[in-house]
Formats: sequence, structure tokens, C-alpha cells
Amino acid sequence: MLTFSRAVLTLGLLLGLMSRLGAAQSIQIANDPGPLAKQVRSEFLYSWNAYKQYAWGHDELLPLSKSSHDWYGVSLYMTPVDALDTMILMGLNDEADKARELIDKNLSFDQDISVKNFEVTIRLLGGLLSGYQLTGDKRLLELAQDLGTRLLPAFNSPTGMPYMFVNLKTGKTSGAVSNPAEIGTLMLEFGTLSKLTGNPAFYDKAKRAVTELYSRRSKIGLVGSTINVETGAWVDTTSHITGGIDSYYEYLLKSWLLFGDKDLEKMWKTSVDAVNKHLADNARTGFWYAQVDMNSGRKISTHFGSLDAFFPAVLARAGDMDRARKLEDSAYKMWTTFSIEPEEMDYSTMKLVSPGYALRPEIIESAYYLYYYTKDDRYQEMAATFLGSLVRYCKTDSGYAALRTVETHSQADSMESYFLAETLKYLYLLYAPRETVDLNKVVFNTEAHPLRKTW
Ligand code: DMJ
Repeated sequence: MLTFSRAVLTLGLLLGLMSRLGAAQSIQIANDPGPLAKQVRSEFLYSWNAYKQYAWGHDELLPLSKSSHDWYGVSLYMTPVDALDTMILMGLNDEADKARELIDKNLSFDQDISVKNFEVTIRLLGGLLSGYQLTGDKRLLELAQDLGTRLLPAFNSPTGMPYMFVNLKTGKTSGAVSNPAEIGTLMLEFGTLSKLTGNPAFYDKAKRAVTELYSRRSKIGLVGSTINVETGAWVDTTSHITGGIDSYYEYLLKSWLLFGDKDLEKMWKTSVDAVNKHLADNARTGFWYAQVDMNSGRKISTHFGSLDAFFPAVLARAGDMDRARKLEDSAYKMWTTFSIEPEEMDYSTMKLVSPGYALRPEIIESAYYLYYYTKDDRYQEMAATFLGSLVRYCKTDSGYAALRTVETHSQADSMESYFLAETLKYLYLLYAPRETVDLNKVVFNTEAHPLRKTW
């Protein structure tokens, strides 16, 4: 029997959890999410169970060799940290508790390893922050603060734009030639860390980095592919929206939305105008975005791939439904042309350029945003195609595997942590009740970790 004091305590915990979840406002966990969401959830559990069986405590599962892989020789618990908030959103509470216990007890950033600032920020810092916001587990915030502090030396370049790599123990940096995505995809995580800890240094460093980058845009408003963070000189002036630049644009928009920062609003609006003016291409095969020279706007190539397919989501979040819909239609054409999505193809010929499929989420993420804002069933129908191809070609007897080539569907021994953080999360959300996430209040980081303005 529940005593009065226990009942008060239980109610207090429940109210506390609800306010952290923002249950009445921004995130609601569905008890019965519907049959297709349940199917996605069971594919998630299938993959997570394979991780538990063959890679527990390591960064990632190797699904074909049924073994594990640690990015830097020691585990930074990439998969559990990346997957934690997906479990919470899916209502997999026991699994989430076990993952959180594993992280709380074992994850240590006191390691003499040189890590990629960008990857560790979007996967680990983002995952720890969203995990903290969803559960109130203070250990996750402590870990985030420790990690953020260890990453800060990355910004100690003459320009303030971060080096690519930083040693977590010594702070030694390396990798002076970086790219807009790695320089400009830090504000959501570092900014949230500042807001939650009261230390402005994280926000300020990440904002300076993106501001320095933006200030080096060309006269026509574009950025290039690679830049030297010590000299501030462009190394490669090819402009595009694919990997290496992609999430720079995403974070201009989302940093404005999450923090209400007017400087970011201006940077986003100027940048997206330039991208739409110089990269958008109404070709015979559809509406696409090309590669052009950042200074002249001269077209360099007509390649488009799975990473580019993030852009409809960003356009939709910004309210540009027309371009978002057209580009998602093109990306869907790419998926169906090859039976599953290739890393890259040439849209002028619809021929393969890079044939692998790395279990990437972007086209699914875009379908989710479009479904959320338009309520058009077309995007759930697309999602059925995505789920069908994934199950048919990528499912193994121990988790899911990337494909070496979409031509023969031969599999590769890799299940990146973003498959659980992003790919299956967005698929689930496409079918779960709309209220599961209030997209007007929640901002997903580029690894699909939901962040909320709780400050
Ligand atoms: C993820 O780590 C993130 O979405 C990143 O922005 C791009 N690459 C992968 C997924 O493809």
C-alpha cells in the first residue's frame, strides 16, 4: 500500500519528470504509438539487442563480424549515448535506464586520445544534453560539462575557428584545414551547455567560430569546402550543401530558433538566399542543388547524394515548403531509382558516383519535417518505402548493416551510432502521434538529439 509520504514523493517525482520532459508542452511519450511506429520500435530493439549481445560497452556494433569497434581504442560509449533519447521517445524505459546506468558508471572523458571535435560534439555532447533534459539525471550534465571543457582548447586558433582534433587529456590540437560543417555545427550543443551551466564561455566560443566563418563568405554570399583555421584562407572554394558544409546551414537556422539570437537569424537569411540563388538547379530530372565556385557561382558539378537530402528538412523548418517539397521529391526519386539511396549520384544523368549506403537518416528526417508541417500522407508513404528497403537490404541476423553498393546490395560491416540516434528515430516519429514532439518548441541537433529551451 502506498503511504501518504510515499504518495507525495511519487507525485513529486512524477511532476518533476513531467516538467523536465516538458510533457504538457513539447515532448509526450505515447503509450500506444500505433502499429507502424511499433514496427519501427521493434526494428530499433532488434538492433539495440544485437549491440547489447556483441558490443555492449563499446562504441559501435560490427554487425557482420558480430563484434565491436571503438573509434579511438577506448570506448566513449557512442551507441548508448547516441541511442538513449530514442529509447526514451519510444517509451523503452527499461532499456533507457540500463543504458543510462552503463553511461553513468563507465563513461570517462579523462582519456589521452585525440578526438574529432565535430563528431564528439554532435553525438556525445548532444546526446548527454538531451538525455539530461529528458531524465533530469545530473550525472549526464556533469559528463557534458566535463566533455565541453575538454573540447574548448579546440577553439584556440588565431581566428577562433576550431581545429578539427583535440586531445581530451592534454588539450593538444591538430587539423588546421577544416570545413564549414565542422566549424559551424557546434552552437546548439555548446550554447545549450552554457545555458544549463551558467558558463557563457561555451556559447561565446562556438558563436565566434561561426561568425568568423560567415565573415569569410564570398561577395555572392557563399562559403567553400575547406578553410585553414590558422590563416583564415579558403583552401577549396567549391560551394555545395553536401557533407562538409551541410549542417553549417542547419545550425545557422536552428541556433537562431533555439537561442533567439538575431545575429544568427541574419546569417541564416543571407546564406539561404545565396544558396537558393546560386546552387538551386531546375534540371530536366528534377529540382536539385549543385556544386558551384563560391566566388563566381560557376557550376562545377551536378552531384547529389544522401547527405544533401537533409536540406528539405531545413527548408521546411524555415517555412519554405515549396522548395522543401520539390527537393524531397527529387531525393525520393534518387532512392527509388536505385532501390535504396546511394551516397552520391550525378543528377544530370542519374548515374552512380559513390555507390554505398551508410544507413543514413537525412531523407527520412526530411520526410518527417514535411509530414509534420503539411500532414500530407505522401510522406508516410515515402517512409514505408524507406522502411521496406532497410528491412530488405540492410537487416542482418545481428542488427543492421550499411551497404557497400546499392547495385548488388552487398553489405558492409558497419552500423553507425546515428542509425539508432537518427534513422530509426525519424522513422518512428513519422508514424507516432504528432504530439510526441512539438517541433515548434523542440530543436533537434544534427544527430537528432532533441534540445529544449528550459532556461
Ligand atoms: C550524422 O552524424 C549527422 O546527421 C551529421 O550531420 C551528418 N552525418 C551523419 C548522418 O549521415
